[in-house]
This record gives sequence, C-alpha cells and structure tokens, in this order.
Amino acid sequence: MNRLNARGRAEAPEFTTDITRDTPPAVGAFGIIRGCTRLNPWAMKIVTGVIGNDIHVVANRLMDLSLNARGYEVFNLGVNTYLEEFFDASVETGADVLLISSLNGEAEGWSRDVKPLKAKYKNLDDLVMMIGGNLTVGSGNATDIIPRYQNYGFDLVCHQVDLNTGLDMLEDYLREHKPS
Ligand code: B12
Repeated sequence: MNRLNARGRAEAPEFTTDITRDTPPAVGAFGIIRGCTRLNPWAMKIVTGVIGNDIHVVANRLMDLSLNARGYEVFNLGVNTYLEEFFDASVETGADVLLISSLNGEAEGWSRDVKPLKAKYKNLDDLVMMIGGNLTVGSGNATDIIPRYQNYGFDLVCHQVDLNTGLDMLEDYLREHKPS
C-alpha cells in the first residue's frame, strides 16, 4: 500500500491486512470487500481520499482494501484532503484514476473548482475522475445530482451507491474507455 502525505500530516495508523495483489480475493470487514472476481487487466494507478474537511474514514479504508483486492495500485491520501492535493498526487504518481469520496455533504463546494483547477495542471487530460458517497446535504436526488457533478467535470458519479457497485461501474467504464 502506498501512502502519500502531501501536507506533512501525521500518518493514520497502518491498517494491517494480508491482501496483496498476489493473494486470492478477500472477503473482509462487513463482508463487503470483493476481490478480483472481475480481473483488472490494466494494473492501473488510483489516487483516492476523502475531500475537504471530512473525517469519515471507514469507507476510505474499505475503498483502499477493495481497490487493492481488485489489483489496482492505490495511493490513499486519507481523510481531510483538498482538491489541490488530489491533483498534485495524480501528477506525482501518474495516476489513471482519481477516486474521491465525500460523506459529510461538503463535496459540492469543492467540486465547483474542479474544472478551473484541473485546467492549471498539465498531463491530467486523460485522468478518469470519479466521486461517490453522500454528495449533498441531506438525502438528495440522484437524477439531479449526477448531471450536476458531471458538469463539474466528473466522469463517474455515485451518489449513495455502495462501494462494490461503484467499483464495478468504474471497471465497466475503464473497459469501454481505456481498453488494454
Ligand atoms: C460514524 C459517523 C461519524 C463519525 C466518523 C468517525 C470516523 N472517523 O469515520 C463522527 C461521529 C466523527 C462523525 C462526524 C460527523 N458526521 Co457523521 N456519520 C457517521 C455515520 C453514523 C456512519 C458513517 C460510516 O462510517 N459508515 C460506514 C461506511 C462503510 O459507509 P458509508 O460511509 O456510507 O460509505 C459507503 C458508501 O457511501 C460508499 N461510498 C463512500 N464513498 C464512496 C466513494 C465512491 C466513489 C463510491 C463508489 C462509493 C462510496 O461506500 C461505502 C460502503 O458501501 C453516518 C450515518 C450513516 N449511518 O451512514 C454519519 C454521517 C455521514 N455524518 C454526517 C454528519 C453531518 C457529520 C458531522 C458534520 C456532524 C456534526 N455536526 O459534527 C460530522 C462531520 C465531521 C467532519 N469534519 O467530517 C451526516 C452527513 C449528512 C450529509 N451528507 O448530508 C451522516 C450521513 C449522518 C446523517 N444522517 O446526518 N460522523
């Protein structure tokens, strides 16, 4: 597992797991980690984390485990991550996918800055952008929320979609848009 700490923050305690890309598919906490039932033939790099001042860490941990189990190379920035840090890490690692999580409802404020900020970076044109979790304050309505976030610059938007369904959607998207 690769960990970046762009702002020099104290690292979160290491989450120990026996999942590596060489081990068989895992069934983990809550039984919701799904392994390589669908192969990831690309060995792609994914930067992930929780945007803004959001400390909800549980899904982030599960995301890290699930992505590793599916064969991605994961750079997990953890909670409390700002948009610039996501883009900096994507450039630094040469990431194929940026997968952002938001639970506390503040994603929208940050997402409005995605297009103008991304435009300041070189080499991010091919970055696949995905966001999921609770993408609004309150429950919200996916039919309104999805096009709004697509307009902010996200390729895949998963409002209140469970992790495995979302990661299956990502694989389908990559199969279609980035065939090996
Ligand atoms: C535990 C919890 C906390 C803990 C967090 C501890 C920690 N360090 O993680 C504490 C008590 C600290 C906390 C604080 C707050 N919380 Co809180 N919290 C929760 C709670 C009860 C559970 C969250 C959780 O861990 N679930 C377990 C994980 C596995 O599930 P999950 O987070 O839903 O994630 C799943 C999916 O969303 C999905 N997913 C997540 N991200 C992504 C990304 C992608 C790409 C995909 C595909 C899928 C995906 O995958 C997961 C598995 O399927 C939820 C309510 C609930 N029952 O969900 C509220 C909740 C998330 N909290 C909420 C709020 C408002 C807050 C506070 C602002 C409260 C306050 N006034 O202080 C603060 C925020 C502080 C901050 N700076 O962020 C709200 C958010 C509401 C909103 N979006 O409108 C919720 C929904 C409660 C509510 N109903 O109001 N919280």
